[in-house]
Amino acid sequence: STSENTERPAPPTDSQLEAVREDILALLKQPDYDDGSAGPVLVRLAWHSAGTYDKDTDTGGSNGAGMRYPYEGEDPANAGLEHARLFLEVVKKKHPWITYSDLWTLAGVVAVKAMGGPDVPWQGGRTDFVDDSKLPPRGRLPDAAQGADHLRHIFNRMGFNDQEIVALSGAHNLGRCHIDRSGFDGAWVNSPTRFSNQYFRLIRNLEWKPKVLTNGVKQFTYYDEDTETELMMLPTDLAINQDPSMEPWVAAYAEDKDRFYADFAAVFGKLLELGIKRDSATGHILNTDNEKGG
Ligand code: DDH
Repeated sequence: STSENTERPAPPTDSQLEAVREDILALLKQPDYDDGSAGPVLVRLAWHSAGTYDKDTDTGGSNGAGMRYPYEGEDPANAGLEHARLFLEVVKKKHPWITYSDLWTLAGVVAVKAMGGPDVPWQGGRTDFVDDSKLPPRGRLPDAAQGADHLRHIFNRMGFNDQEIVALSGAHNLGRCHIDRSGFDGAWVNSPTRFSNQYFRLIRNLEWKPKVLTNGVKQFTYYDEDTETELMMLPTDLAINQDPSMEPWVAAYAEDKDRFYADFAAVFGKLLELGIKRDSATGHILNTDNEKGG
């Protein structure tokens, strides 16, 4: 009803958000964690919070912060993201007014920028589910062992085309795979806390060899003799360079960093807004389906 909409809290103000952004920035440096930064895992948290969206049923998406509940939070696809959520608890404690759904998506945007990436458009005002009855089903996030048709199946469901799939995949410039989380192992690039288009250049320029890990998981590997480092690619990472309609975008982003930054900013911003309905005049969120009883 309309009365429900008018009871909705106003989105946070710019100065409130600025304080949150600063506190997110302050926790990015984590000398004892991974490559010394919380940034990559925060970006993955933002993506997985939003990547459950299904346009046909208009369910899933970042609104709701369903990962607070075991069904979504303990989904094996989200293994490791508890580290990201824990890093952000200090910010939530300091700014209790911010919703988890806003905090998780904003943290991804702040991390991308702090690691040298573009300004991703972001708007606040998301609400958190009051109970776990609206959680999206498991199985909506991509499976790294599969190919381009699977990527289309998953990302078309969110409303993304081939170009957008490739641009989004460029997030794998950041961070690493953890054998105890996904079963895959290693980083894609040599500077995994620095946003760049290096991932696309490495996909195209190196000779990737299949490798079976001790757990039986198959990935691709390149050993760089000069730096004595081993880099990795997932089967899905190489699939985008083999698909006739995605490959030209891998080539374009490998050659043109500015184009990649612009397209990544647009598509990551779009991802974080999936399923969110706003009053165009005020920016207030109009979704009412987060409340108990629908
Ligand atoms: Fe990803 N990703 N991702 N990814 N991802 C992993 C890590 C990270 C896939 C699989 C994996 C996106 C798309 C895909 C990030 C961002 C994004 C890992 C390793 C797997 C596996 C997890 C672990 O072991 O800790 C697959 C498959 C796809 C796809 O099909 C396209 C997208 C769209 C993004 C995004 O942010 C826009 C980031 C960042 C990481 C590194 C996390 C970390 O802890 O470091």
